[in-house]
Amino acid sequence: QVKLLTEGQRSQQREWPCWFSVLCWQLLLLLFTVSVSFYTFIHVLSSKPSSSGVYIKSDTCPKCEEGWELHGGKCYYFSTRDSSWYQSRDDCRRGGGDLVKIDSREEQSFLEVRVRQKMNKDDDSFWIGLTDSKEEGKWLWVDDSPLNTSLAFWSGTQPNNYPYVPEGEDCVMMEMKRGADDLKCWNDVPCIISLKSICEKLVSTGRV
Ligand SMILES: *[C@@H]1O[C@H](CO)[C@@H](O)[C@H](O)[C@H]1NC(C)=O
Ligand SMILES: [Ca+2]
Ligand SMILES: [Ca+2]
Repeated sequence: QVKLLTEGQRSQQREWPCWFSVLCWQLLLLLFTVSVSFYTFIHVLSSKPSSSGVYIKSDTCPKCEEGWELHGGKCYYFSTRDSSWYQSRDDCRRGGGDLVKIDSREEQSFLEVRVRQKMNKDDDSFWIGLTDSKEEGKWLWVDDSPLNTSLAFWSGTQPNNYPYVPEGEDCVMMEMKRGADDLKCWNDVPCIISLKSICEKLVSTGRV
């Protein structure tokens, strides 16, 4: 009887460490998996910038400041504050850019769609960086480059230099909430009227 009891106690003693060790192994395995995952994660993170040029390139992806929209390597700001052409230009420059210069049909297309989305009323309009204030009929962009006539998007009979004011109409805006025919939505108007505006600047590239 004594011997049987001892064997029973022994088997109980054997069961306990066995059950314990299974739990123990599971915990160890879990700990191991977690450490390996964590190490891999840290290793991938720390090796990213130095491992190859591909990563460096992705770190210097083009980006725009908050409020500016990235398109075709440029940043655009659609100001909904109404002001004169000159005041609008000053505001763009203060933000590190200038009123927009349109260099391609693709850019005109992008802007035409965006301003129409941003127009609340039919007569909402946006200044662009084109003017003939230096010499009547000689259209210059804000960087002093002449307007390429095959990249002009005058609406209807514009520019007409209509004499609302003695100096005529020397500054250009984009209009037509209803949609322009073949992207032609430019109109020359007096520079002193208050309109919304489109600023443009180069993207800033830098590490994230
Ligand atoms: C004007 O624009 C057209 C169309 O993009 C282009 O083919 C032409 O070279 C440009 N002319 C000048 C003087 O930049
Ligand atoms: Ca004019
Ligand atoms: Ca006009």
